[in-house]
Parts: sequence; structure tokens; C-alpha cells
Amino acid sequence: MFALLTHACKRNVRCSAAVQLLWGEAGALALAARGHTARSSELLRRLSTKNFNVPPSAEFLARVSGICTMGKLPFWDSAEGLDAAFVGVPIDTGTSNRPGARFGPREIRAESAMLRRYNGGTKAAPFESLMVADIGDVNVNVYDLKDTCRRIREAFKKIVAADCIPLTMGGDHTIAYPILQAVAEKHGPVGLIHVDAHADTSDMVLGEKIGHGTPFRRCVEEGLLDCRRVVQIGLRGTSYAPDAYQWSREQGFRVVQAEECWYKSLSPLMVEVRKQMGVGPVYLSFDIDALDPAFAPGTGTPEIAGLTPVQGLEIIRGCRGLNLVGCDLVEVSPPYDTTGNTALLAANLLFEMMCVLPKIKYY
Ligand SMILES: [Mn+2]
Repeated sequence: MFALLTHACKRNVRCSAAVQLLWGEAGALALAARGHTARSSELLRRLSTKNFNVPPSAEFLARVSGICTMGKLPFWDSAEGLDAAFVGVPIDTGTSNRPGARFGPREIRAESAMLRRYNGGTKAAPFESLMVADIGDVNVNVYDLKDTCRRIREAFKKIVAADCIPLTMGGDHTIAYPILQAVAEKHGPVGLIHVDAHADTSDMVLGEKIGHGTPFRRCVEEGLLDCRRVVQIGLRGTSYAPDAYQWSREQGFRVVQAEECWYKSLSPLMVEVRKQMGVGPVYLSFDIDALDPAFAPGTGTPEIAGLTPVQGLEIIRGCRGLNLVGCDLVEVSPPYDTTGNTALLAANLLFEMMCVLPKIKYY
């Protein structure tokens, strides 16, 4: 990439400024090292001096300008050299009701133009802590869900092999299964914090084993989860049986139904969850339908009386200190929320996930 940027710079003496703004500090430093110093050094003074990708600030580059990546981070074509990466998995082949989640990653990226560099609430400074980029989307097969799962698994094997933590933009919840196959291959069985309106532990739907209602059943069958370190939060809605979550509890999962969350801060719950998770590897899977459809209507299988965005933040911020090895935010279906607010919520939740990864610096 640096060679490409240097080549671009030779064509335009002002481009070091543009590189700094669009591609971050690492690109500017690389140019500075090659003698393109006049503008880039001036710009570097406005920023920290560490060698990380830093998204352009809307103080200097209009929000509506630039290439549409997650958080306006640089686009890298692989996870090599990254501590964490935003990656899209644009599928909805596994949905049972409203489709549209294949457009989730694009819409989340578009709404992420509002994200700034620091977490004003927690004082986290992710771009002074980790090298992060947007590595684009997995090349899915929209005609074949099983082949898509294979493609996701292979793509995520490469990401985790690079010691890079994936921050995944879904896509329907099917994707958690092949992602966890790749994650567990590297880390062994992981703890799981699963935030959702549904348990997603069905055995079969319409005779099919693979779909967005079955991923965590498959994960248990394949030994990908450390079942004593699994919590499902926000489950609710009509069910196929009187005890809808019996199977989860039989596996050793802790199930926190939505009713247990109503009218409450979830910070005390997260104290218990951190104790449950311990020091082992943990994966966070956040289905946007965990939140109430009043806040997040753009999703495939909405259920009434869900969590609030504040409770969503409490859950994610409550993951600080855990050994998070991957996170996803799934089931955003933009056609069902043309305001963009569901995707805006998702973009912010993904930012918050980045802010609780290991090694994040807080002011
Ligand atoms: Mn789900």
C-alpha cells in the first residue's frame, strides 16, 4: 500500500495531506520517511505520534467526503499487520423472515461517517492503542449458504492467523457459526456473550441444519464453545415450547431473558458475566434484534419489548477487561429502516466493541 501511496504522491505534491486525512497516520509516516515531509509533518503535529491508523477528523475533512469505509479507516486488503479489523459478511441467505441483511455492512459503513476518534463516555482511545483498518467484505456466494459458510471460515482463519481480532459487520446470524469455527480452531473452545432476542439454538429449520436460527447448536455440537462460559442476554418472544430456553440451560449456558433486564441497569449483570468468563478467550456476538424494534426496526426477525441502546452499551462496556478474541454485530437489514438509524446504532455498537478490546488505552 505504501508503494502505491508513494507513487500517488509523486503525481501530486499536495497529496501527503490527502493521504494523512484519508489513510491515517501510518500512511503519512511512511511518506514522511520517504522525504514527503512538508505537509505531512504539519498534519502530524495535530495528531498523536504513534504509528497507528487514525481516521480523518471531520474538523479537517467533511464527513460526506472520502471513500466509504468503516469509521473512515483505511482499507487494507488483508489482516496482516493489524491488531483488529472491521470486516463485512454481506449475506441474508440464512434469514427466515425479512431479508436485507446482505446490505448491512454497506449501510453500517455509510452511517459510521459520524464516528469520531475517542469514546467520550469511557475515554477510550482506540486509535492510539491498536492498528485497525477496514479489510472489506468476505466474498460470499449468495446462491449457496453452505459454500458461503466455507468461504467465511477460510477468510476468518486467515484473519485470526494474523493475530488480528475480527470486528464483523453482518450479515445474518448464520455467520457466527463459521466465524466461531475459525476462532475456536486458533483459541480452543471460547466463552460466548450472545446478545439476542432469540437463542439461535434450533436443531433444524425446514429440514436445514444451517440458517440464522441454528448457529449456536452447531457450535455446541462441534465443541467450539466452553459451555460453562456462555451467556445469552435479551431472549424473548413467542416460542415453540413452554420452556423455550431449556436446551440452552441443559448445555450449561446462563440464560438472561429480556424480562430479567426490564427497567434495570445491566451493569450489575456484567459484573457477574465477567466473573463467569474469567481469563479465557471470549467471543461477543451481538444481534441487533436484542434491542427493541422501536430503536432498531431494521432487522430480520423483530421482537417487542427488547433492550434499550443504553443497556446495549452497558453490556459492551461491561466486557472491558475480558480476553475478547472476536466480536460481531449482525442482522441489520437496512431496507426495513430507511432512516439509517438501525445502521447508525450498529456502527456505534461496533465502535464500542473496539473500545473494550484488550490493550486499549483509556485516558
Ligand atoms: Mn440471532
